[in-house]
Amino acid sequence: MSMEQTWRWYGPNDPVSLWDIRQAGATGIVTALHEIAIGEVWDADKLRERKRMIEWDDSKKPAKSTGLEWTVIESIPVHDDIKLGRPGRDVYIEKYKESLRNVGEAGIKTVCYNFMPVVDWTRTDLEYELEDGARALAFDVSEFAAFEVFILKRPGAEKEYSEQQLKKARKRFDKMSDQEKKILQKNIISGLPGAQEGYTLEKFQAKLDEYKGIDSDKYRQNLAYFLREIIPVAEESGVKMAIHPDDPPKPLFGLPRIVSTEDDLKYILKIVDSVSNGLTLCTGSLAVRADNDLVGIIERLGAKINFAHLRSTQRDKDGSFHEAGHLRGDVDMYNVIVAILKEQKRRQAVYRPDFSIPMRADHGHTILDDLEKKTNPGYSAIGLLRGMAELRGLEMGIEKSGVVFR
Ligand code: DNO
Repeated sequence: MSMEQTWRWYGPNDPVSLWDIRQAGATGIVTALHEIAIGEVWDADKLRERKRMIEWDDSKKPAKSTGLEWTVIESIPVHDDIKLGRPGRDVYIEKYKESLRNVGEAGIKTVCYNFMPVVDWTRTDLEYELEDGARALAFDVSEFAAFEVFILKRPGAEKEYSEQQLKKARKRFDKMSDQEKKILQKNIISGLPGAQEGYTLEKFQAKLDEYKGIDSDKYRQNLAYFLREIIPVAEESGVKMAIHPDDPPKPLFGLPRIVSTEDDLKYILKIVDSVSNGLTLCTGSLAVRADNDLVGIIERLGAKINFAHLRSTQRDKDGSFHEAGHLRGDVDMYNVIVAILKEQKRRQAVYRPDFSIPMRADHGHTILDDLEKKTNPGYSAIGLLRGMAELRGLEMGIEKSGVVFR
């Protein structure tokens, strides 16, 4: 049994249309009501309306089924009061619960979310040029250091780098034009696709300051408080939560990051033992740490994988990385897919109805015609189509080879 092939759609303004996605061969849509402010309730009518838009083309008479289904929400963001454990959190937790009830009622089964403080996924370069002229997303440690030490001037930032790293960052910074500095700042703090907030430098520093005194222990407690409250409601509503790993999987800006390693994942799964308390297996995020054993994580925690982002990253020696082709880089995609298909088989053997794990090809390269178009970085159609086609072919080869049954 194959994985469910899904595609992230950014809504009506996405340059990639629903029919494009259908032609790419996906059947599941991953999207969010990006227009709803963080913390507010996802209204039942709005969910129904968006679901109709995805599943039926009403511009055709009579309305034509698109052959797509909205199966995953990515993401319902978690309000800062919850992350910070402020007194106001209970109000936002109640709103989150209401959203989950509405999601369940709309028949959407999976909700991906993250618990990264202040910044969601972070890259320094959205147009990193590969040898063949394709463009990829990249994270360069020296550029990141140049941003926080010399542009943001975060107090204490320099203490987190060695002298040699600082020297490299200084050199990099001195060579940057004003325009390059602006782009770097925009890439890091003005929000990549899907991240809901963009900041000015001052607002960003003020946000960081709100986290003073929150170490990883405290931050874990805040996540635990949230999960103990919402998971029973998710369960009753037939919704499975899927926490996304930190991207990159290490602390940024001196803030705690608690979803980076296998131990982190195990801790989270133990907070509430429920199929609704699950994971997004993001192979590219986890693989940025060489000590994350991806196949082992799938073998050990597979029963709780509710969603998969399949992509690969290529690490450099200094902690920098860029997004590699889906079958290249540091992720052993063959063995990852073998492990996922084995997990699906285990589920079928115990009659779990959710044996087919929704997966999407994540972060494609910008290639061909898309190089000239305005696209969402990492989400241009042709690169993702290439990624998905490669993954789908690999999956079929594995299934036909019988290796999953051995
Ligand atoms: C980036 C995405 C993330 C992800 C959120 C989940 O491409 O993987 O933005 O959607 O972290 O909440």
